[in-house]
Amino acid sequence: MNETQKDHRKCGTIGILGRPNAGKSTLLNAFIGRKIVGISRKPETTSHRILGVLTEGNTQLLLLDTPGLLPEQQKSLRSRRSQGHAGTATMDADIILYLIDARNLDLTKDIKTLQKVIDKKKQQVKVVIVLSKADTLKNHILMTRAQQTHEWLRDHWPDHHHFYQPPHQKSLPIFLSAKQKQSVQQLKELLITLAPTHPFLFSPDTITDKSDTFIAAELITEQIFRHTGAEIPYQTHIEVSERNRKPGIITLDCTIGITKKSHKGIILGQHGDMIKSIREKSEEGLQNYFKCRVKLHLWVKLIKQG
Ligand SMILES: Nc1nc2c(ncn2[C@@H]2O[C@H](COP(=O)(O)OP(=O)(O)OP(=O)(O)O)[C@@H](O)[C@H]2O)c(=O)[nH]1
Ligand SMILES: [Mg+2]
Repeated sequence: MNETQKDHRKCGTIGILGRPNAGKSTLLNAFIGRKIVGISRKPETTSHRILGVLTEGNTQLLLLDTPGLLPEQQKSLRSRRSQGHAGTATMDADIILYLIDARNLDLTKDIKTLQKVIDKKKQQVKVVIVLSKADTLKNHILMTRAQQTHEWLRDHWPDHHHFYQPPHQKSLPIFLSAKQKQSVQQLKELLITLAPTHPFLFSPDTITDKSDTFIAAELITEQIFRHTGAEIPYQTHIEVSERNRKPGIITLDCTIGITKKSHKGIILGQHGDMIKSIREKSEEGLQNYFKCRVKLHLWVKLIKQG
């Protein structure tokens, strides 16, 4: 790339926001093309701020996944902490990608959260509204919901010139399925158009700002949540370290820190079945991330509640 091409580089920070369970992390993984963030049916799965980096041609998109935004009265201590992460993501962002779960549209809740997001920004932010999980609805229902969302935007923000949508979308907000990768490309193209001129902040081969062990912990946590349902709390501490890395194979050690004795039996399962399945499923995800074989060693350890 020569100097003139470098001058035309674009780099934009995109805050992916929305209520818990809206599909934010699934969308980030779809953008990156690799799972770097854990997802689950449980609301409030994401508790950190995770940056995904996507470089295409002369544009770099810095995609910030955030914990789901909650109305004030629903905030627990844990979520209060994580809501702070969502707040900073809003402040840093050039573009807000606001996700609304098309399956259960409850726009009055979204008005409040979105208004707060817009108010937080000192200068005017570009907002892209996305209806997520489009694959779960029949086309005519989806169209009605998109129309409702459009009318709602028009009624609440009559001068909604800071709202953007793909040019061929007419007046309707974009709807997509991150799970089935429908319209994700279209959204990516819109974000590339909206990104400001700016030098790259990461090297083009970077996919996240987090370390490999952080991502590993994230993917193992996802499997623990998936396997144990509501029984194991979010406060589970996962610590991952790399034992060694040889050509084609990485060995990782992971300690699952629990704060209640009774949780040990749940995680181990009968005859160790549960932990075996957690390990195998985690290894699958890790192999996909590291693009090589991964051997995972898991330990469950009782730790004092901090
Ligand atoms: N059918 C379908 N399900 C989806 C889609 N996107 C996400 N989901 C599901 O919705 C649930 C929540 O997805 P997440 O990506 O974890 O949602 P989130 O907004 O990151 O949730 P929090 O981090 O808890 O705020 C999971 O069970 C996903 O599999 C989609 O496009 N289609
Ligand atoms: Mg999430």
